[in-house]
Amino acid sequence: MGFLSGKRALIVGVASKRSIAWGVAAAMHREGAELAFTYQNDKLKERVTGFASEVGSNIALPLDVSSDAELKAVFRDLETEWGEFDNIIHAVGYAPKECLAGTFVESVTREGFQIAHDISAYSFAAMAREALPMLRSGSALLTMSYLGAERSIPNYNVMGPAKASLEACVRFMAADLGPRNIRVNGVSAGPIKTLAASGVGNFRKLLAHAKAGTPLRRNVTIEDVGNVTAFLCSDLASAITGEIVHVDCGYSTVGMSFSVDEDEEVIAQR
Ligand code: 0WE
Repeated sequence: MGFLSGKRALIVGVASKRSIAWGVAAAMHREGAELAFTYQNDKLKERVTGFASEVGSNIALPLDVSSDAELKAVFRDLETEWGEFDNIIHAVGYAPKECLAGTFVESVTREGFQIAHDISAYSFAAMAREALPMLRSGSALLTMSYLGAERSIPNYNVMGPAKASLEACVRFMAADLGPRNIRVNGVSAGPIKTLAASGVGNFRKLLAHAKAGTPLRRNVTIEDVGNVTAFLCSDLASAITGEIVHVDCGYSTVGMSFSVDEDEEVIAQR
């Protein structure tokens, strides 16, 4: 019996099999959770419905998180399907493409700033608000963050402040929902080559840099993120809330790293 048996989870953010949300879905399915999915638009409906059926789910609902009406409708529909449930996985982030090029100061606009915060941070808080009447004691809400919330990262730009806001939302939501025994946490993942990331210039360079500078000398996979997220959703993590867990192969813990291939060959031989 898996450590999520008896749990019901809504997964928001599947766009492809490389999505972090799909890594989470696979891990949670393996551990016995019952799953429901959302798709962002009609173009993704069939694809997400197919993915859902692969993990034994026949629930795929439309959700564009920029729409108040759809945010309400998805939980109304879920109420009909499930009545009560336990987990929301929020794996959604977006800033207009122009805001992820050049410098922060040069690329920031009122509209880009607003969109980044709306889609990437507000939507998590809004989901908690809409879902609250259906969340059981022992529930856990999870979102995905990135180091850009804490440190400046070239070109990540306005997504940095948006992720900082998201991480603050985690702490405030944890304080509010804790008395109902509902936990709220974030996973700060190292860079992963997802569909969204493939549209980002220099992403290959960023992955190579992260790999070399990381204690484990490798990049993070969606399986790595899925496993930690599944754990945080489970009763194994019953005393963890308001926390941001780094799943980054140790990258954020290092002040400096000399990665020299020859040295590592010597170490490997010892
Ligand atoms: O949070 C992210 C990426 C989120 C993202 C990606 C896109 C691409 C397409 C948000 N908005 C958009 N808008 C688009 O039009 N990551 C953690 C991955 C990521 O994205 C970067 C990174 C990393 C890491 C962008 C620049 C620099 C580093």
